[in-house]
Amino acid sequence: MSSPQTDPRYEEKLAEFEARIARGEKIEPDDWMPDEYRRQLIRLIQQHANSEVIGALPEGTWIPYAPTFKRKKALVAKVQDEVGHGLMLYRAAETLGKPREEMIEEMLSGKSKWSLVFAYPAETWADVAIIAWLIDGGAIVNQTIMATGSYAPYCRALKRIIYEESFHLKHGFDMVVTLAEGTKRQRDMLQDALNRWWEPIIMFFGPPDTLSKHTPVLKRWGVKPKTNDEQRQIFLRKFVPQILDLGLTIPDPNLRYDEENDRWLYTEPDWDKFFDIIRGNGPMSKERLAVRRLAHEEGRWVREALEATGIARQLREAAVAAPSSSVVA
Ligand code: BYC
Repeated sequence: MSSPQTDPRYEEKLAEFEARIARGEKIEPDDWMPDEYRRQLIRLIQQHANSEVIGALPEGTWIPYAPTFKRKKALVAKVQDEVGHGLMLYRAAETLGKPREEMIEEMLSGKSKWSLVFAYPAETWADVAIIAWLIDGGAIVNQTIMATGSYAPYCRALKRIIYEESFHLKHGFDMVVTLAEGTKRQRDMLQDALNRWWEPIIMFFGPPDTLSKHTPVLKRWGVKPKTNDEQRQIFLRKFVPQILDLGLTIPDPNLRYDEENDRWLYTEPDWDKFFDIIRGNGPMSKERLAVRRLAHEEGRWVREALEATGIARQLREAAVAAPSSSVVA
């Protein structure tokens, strides 16, 4: 633990830490780091891990209703990948000293956050397509930036996650193109899904820079190389032309490219609504948590069996013994 109050050499160590980050070096779990850096990373990685696990639910609900066997197989694999990402990320957060059980408990009790996009319902099959294309697309934009950040285990986990997300993006795009080229009913269903998901997607990158409280410290210490608004612009630049090419309409009358300032202009979402949703008041917030709690209870016997046979202890010891550089996560 190191803070100005507890460590007389704090300023000196901080200067060296910041010089390392300025040189583009990565920080490993055993390296010196300020308490606030550790706290911020745990908050962020924990929230990201929660998002992967809760994020499996909207698409997971559609597995029994996939229109073909091929789509069902791809969807099962994607959902399984997302839960795997959650595990990699909890592991990355554990390297900072917070036990996984505590993080899971905080998610289930509603104490820690998860991405607000998953507090929205997936009403039709077209929602599944839009999530896999545009939410995963947004996640790739975000994660490609964060993977160049300063904390090595998080960056290593993100690299593996991005690799899998790239497949999800292709799977989503394939579904979207099928619907866009299908019957009028399919095209209408796709447009309706885009209409409902557009605002959550814009919100996905977080509040505007003027309202973002963590960006300054995360930027200073190289955790978040680009701000929320910068990430949103990269997303718009990449995806708006593709959406329009498919013949879809983006439900924002103010959306236009401002050539002079080289940026997309858009209607600001309702940020009061955003802050209300992330406090647990989204349309599906309570149901998502209830489903997670049920799954956690139903898996209790597996955890208890692993403890009783000693396998859980062996796994914990192996994780502790692994050299920090091999911690993918
Ligand atoms: N949703 O100061 P700010 C996936 C909160 S899953 C909810 O700008 P920061 C997938 C923020 O926590 C991948 N809350 O925060 C899975 C803070 O509240 P606290 C999800 C949000 O950290 C399954 C407050 O607002 N991706 O791809 O500088 C199927 C002020 O915000 C959100 C990640 O988790 C939000 N969207 O920046 C398909 C990415 N945004 O903590 C797909 C990792 C902000 O003070 N996270 N808040 O109570 C990040 O990159 C950053 O945390 C953010 C926010 C850019 C999201």
